[in-house]
Amino acid sequence: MENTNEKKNVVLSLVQASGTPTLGNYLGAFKNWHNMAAENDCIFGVADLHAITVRSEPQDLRRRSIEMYAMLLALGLDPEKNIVFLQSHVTDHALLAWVLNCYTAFGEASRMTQFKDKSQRHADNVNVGLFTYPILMAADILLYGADKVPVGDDQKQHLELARDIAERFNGIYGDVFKIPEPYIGKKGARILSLQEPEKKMSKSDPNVKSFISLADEPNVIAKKIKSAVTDSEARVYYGENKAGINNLMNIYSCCTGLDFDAIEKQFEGKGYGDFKSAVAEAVVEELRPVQEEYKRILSDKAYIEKCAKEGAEKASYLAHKTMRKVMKKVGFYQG
Ligand code: ATP
Ligand code: LTN
Repeated sequence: MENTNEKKNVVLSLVQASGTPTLGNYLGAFKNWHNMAAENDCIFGVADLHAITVRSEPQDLRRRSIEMYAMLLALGLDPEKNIVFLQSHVTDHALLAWVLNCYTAFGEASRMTQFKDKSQRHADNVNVGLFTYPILMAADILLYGADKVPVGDDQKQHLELARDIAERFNGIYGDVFKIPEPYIGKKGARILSLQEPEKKMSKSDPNVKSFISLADEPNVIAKKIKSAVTDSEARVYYGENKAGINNLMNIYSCCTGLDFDAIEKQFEGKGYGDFKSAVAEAVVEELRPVQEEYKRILSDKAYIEKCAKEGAEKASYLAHKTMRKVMKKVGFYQG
């Protein structure tokens, strides 16, 4: 007989409220989130605490947080079955992050490549939050006993740090934290900038032509893909020194399900113009349902508020259970 009480895996991931999400976020993370939602206990959130490592106007952060939250609902993550929440609504994230700070070596935090990149890009505001960012991320994950964390390739190093911190803590205090596994999809794990295809596509890139935003209209998507950097060879195949075309092939493959061989055959004897038109069409079709749902949900502020409130309650309950255990282990007097 089927065991209906079988424990499901806990899947958790967050996305920063640092701008409108891109095609990179969608193919590298959101699509997997959507696919994992049916068979797992899923917890998805907007990382608004992480977002303030980069300065922004309060009203912009508020708007972006709500937009990102609406986007998560638009992906089809059922807020009744899954937990969809905003990180700042659950204060235990900040508390656990502080505790974990004290179990992280300065040297291991200094090795994070994203910190090195971001501190170069935001040289005028290299704050300590930017440095401890991965420790807050470890707290996000460990609070909920996540088994799997679906992320893009760029987050692999942060996941390894979260595992190291958890193992160290467990080594001292016994089995407190579940050791999380990264889940990095085979496809779409690293979508690159359309303008500088050696860099990842990023929503905080100042050059708007470098990314496709999930809010872009079809004509804008087509324009951005048409102006994507390629090479002078005019032959569609996956190969060396073809970073731009490789990236477009990867995008096309994610949207159509075709592998690289099939794509090469489809465009044999055709130029980059035809290929780019096909990529644009595939991206537009892929994003259309999410974009429509996003617009619908965003116009229903009462629904968003209700979901966010319920999400915060459910998340707080789980987080606090872990936090109480941690406080006891560390030796905080609890009366
Ligand atoms: P920023 O660009 O503002 O630094 P980000 O988009 O890199 O932010 P998040 O918004 O927190 O960072 O990322 C959410 C998820 O999207 C993460 O799992 C991340 O790995 C994934 N992701 C981000 N960019 C890409 C990309 N270019 N390709 C694949 N996955 C990506
Ligand atoms: N740092 C992540 C966003 C993030 C996250 C998390 C991802 C914050 N907390 C917990 C997975 C699990 C990023 O993608 N930039």
